[in-house]
Amino acid sequence: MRGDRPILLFACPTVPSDIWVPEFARLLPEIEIRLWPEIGDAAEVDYAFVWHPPAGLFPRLTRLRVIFSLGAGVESLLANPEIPRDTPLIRMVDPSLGAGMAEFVLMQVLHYHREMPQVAANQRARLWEARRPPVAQDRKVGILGYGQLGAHCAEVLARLGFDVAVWSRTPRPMVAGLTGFVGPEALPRFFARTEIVVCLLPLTPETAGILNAEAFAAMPRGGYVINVGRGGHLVEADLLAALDLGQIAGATLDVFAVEPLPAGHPFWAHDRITVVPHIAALTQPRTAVPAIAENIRRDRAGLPLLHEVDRARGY
Ligand code: NDP
Ligand code: OXD
Repeated sequence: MRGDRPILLFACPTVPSDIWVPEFARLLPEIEIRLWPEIGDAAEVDYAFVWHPPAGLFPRLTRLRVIFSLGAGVESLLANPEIPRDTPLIRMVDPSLGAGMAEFVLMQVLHYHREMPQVAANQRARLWEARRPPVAQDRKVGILGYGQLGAHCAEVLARLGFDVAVWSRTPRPMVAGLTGFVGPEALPRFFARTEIVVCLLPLTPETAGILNAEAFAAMPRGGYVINVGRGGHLVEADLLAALDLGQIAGATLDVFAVEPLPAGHPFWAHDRITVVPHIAALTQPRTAVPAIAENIRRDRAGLPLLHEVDRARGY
């Protein structure tokens, strides 16, 4: 039975609710939390917090005011025909996601910059070779995407002295030390100067397949690919071909067209591909719930919501 309190439904079947519920209860004591599948009367729900929501759920949520995505990337929600088009969809903007992504990207850039794959190969060959990598100022890193996550990674890398370029759809104010590239016409120049490319784009029709044979051929020989955006950004066969040719020397992949990556997939056993199970950055309840609470307060007060997805733009 609905009381006076607004109702938030937690409908993330693949995510344990026990780490989330205490934070919701702490920060939103005025809200009733319901956990899918025990949702009671679905027509009473005001807010839905979702990730891979169960089929058939949304048509039952007839009173829904706002949809909150647990993830920053919303392409699967936008492709879901059951999601109501006129209900605001809020993407995840969580400071811990930015921090976690910067840690992961920095770790992988340093791994390639300091030539650790070659060091490991030398160890296997019992070869003592003192390698001298270029200084960070001479290492060109390129980040596709200069949003919440890309900007944070770019700034961390630039602070360490790397020569960092970023690519965005629209011109963005840039901190000192970064070089900005804008729009599709700038892409060949971006790839041509980039030795280590990091993909932090949303998956949209414009960005799908952006890590492809043309991009790899444009990069300096022996470059590296770090894909932390979405599996759909990468043309898998083009990466395998570029690795075979030595045009690309190695890749770290955290996201895949099919997740979990199927057991028979060639990426698992490839000696120059690092497979990571979509954990580059994880939404953390302690820092994510305050953002959701702020938006619920805004909705209750009739104020504009923060971080609403622009459905026409696709992110
Ligand atoms: P934002 O929306 O904040 O930023 C997206 C950036 O991509 C913006 O700079 C935007 O340009 C740029 N962009 C979008 N479309 C284009 C285009 N057609 N051409 C050029 N640039 C484009 O997203 P976030 O930084 O929060 O997240 C990025 C992605 O990271 C998510 O969509 C998700 O796919 C992925 N992700 C992966 C995680 C993981 O663990 N692997 C965790 C979280 C997110 P502009 O600035 O001009 O709008
Ligand atoms: C994502 C996320 O979008 O985990 O990948 O936030």
